[in-house]
Amino acid sequence: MSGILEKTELTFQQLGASSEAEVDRLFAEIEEFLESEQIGDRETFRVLWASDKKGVLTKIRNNWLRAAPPSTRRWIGPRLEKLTHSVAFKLKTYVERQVEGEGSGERVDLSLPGVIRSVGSHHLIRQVFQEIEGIFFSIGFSVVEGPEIETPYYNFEALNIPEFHPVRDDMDTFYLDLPKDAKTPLLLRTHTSPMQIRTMEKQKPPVRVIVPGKVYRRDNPDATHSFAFHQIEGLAVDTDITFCDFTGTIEYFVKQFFGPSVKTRFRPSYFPFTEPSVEFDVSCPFCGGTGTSAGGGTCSKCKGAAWIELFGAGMVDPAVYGFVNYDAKKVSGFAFGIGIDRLAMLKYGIDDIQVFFQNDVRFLRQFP
Ligand code: FA5
Repeated sequence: MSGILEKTELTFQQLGASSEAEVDRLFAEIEEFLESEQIGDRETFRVLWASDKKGVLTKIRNNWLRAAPPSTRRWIGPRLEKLTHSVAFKLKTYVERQVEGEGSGERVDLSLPGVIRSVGSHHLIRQVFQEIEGIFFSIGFSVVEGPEIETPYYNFEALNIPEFHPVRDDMDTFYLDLPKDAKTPLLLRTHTSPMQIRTMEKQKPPVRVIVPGKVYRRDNPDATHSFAFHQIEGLAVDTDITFCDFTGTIEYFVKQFFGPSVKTRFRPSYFPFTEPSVEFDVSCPFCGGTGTSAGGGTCSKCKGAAWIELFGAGMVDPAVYGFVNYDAKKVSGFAFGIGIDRLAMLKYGIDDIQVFFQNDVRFLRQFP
């Protein structure tokens, strides 16, 4: 290694330089070395002088400039800038000489057409996530995310689903052989609801979060089922949340997402972690809630029912508060869980859920 390059490994203090004249001499030495250097291979030259991690310029910046006291720094700054320009100039003139055909390196023909790199776009599921997140942001919700590998406690028990509860049959999932030979092994979460518990454990009311994420179930794949799919959970808990807040929030979301003319309705349903529980329907946005298509036939989307089932929701069951040390007498709240894949299918007229996972660019390009 050249003597001057070795000096860039040391600080001014270690080099014993303390006057402007000495700074000047060191920079003159390095400029001279740069001037004399023949560029054989451009990349080797670039790495030696200008690489971010170990280039001479970086070493000077770290060892000379940053390590120097402020009084010395003002001598170094302008000289380092000049050296940086000299390095850039040398690289530029090298490239120009190559274009003109000089030197031994590879020729660059700037008249050739450039390489066109196609710009990708977000997957439709990501776009729907973002749209929904935007709607909930606008009414004060924030986003939290959680683990896809869960304990049975968070996925079931803390949500008021004890070990032999029949509801577990609807949410059979994939268990991991972890921890090794455990009596209650870890599992892939079947819904985003465990994040209700994790959020309330961490935070006192008021809580207003949505949880986008991937979930898993041991369901056989068909046009509306996948073993991996997506949900957005919603949870709002405070001291004075009523059923009206719940319906108002859901209605606001649905109208923002499908348009102001859709109507909404609730049907009684059952989830162990909400009481009362509801299934939320929307008037079919494709036939305007008539059940009849524009041609006079039966609407193919709602099959003539005029309503489309959207998602499950309800007021948080007081039993759940017991698992997170909330006082069920003081707080109330609502929760919902939206299946994003089916929502996207509905909004964009997609009739097979599997296309989301096949990565066929002919499908993906339709949603730039
Ligand atoms: C739940 O998962 C509850 N955690 C929702 C909830 C949250 C209720 C909070 C109350 C309060 P459910 O099992 O119905 O509920 O699933 C929710 C949505 O996931 C369904 O409406 C459906 O859109 C979607 N879904 C369920 N299974 C599949 C599957 N195999 N493939 C694609 N989407 C599915």
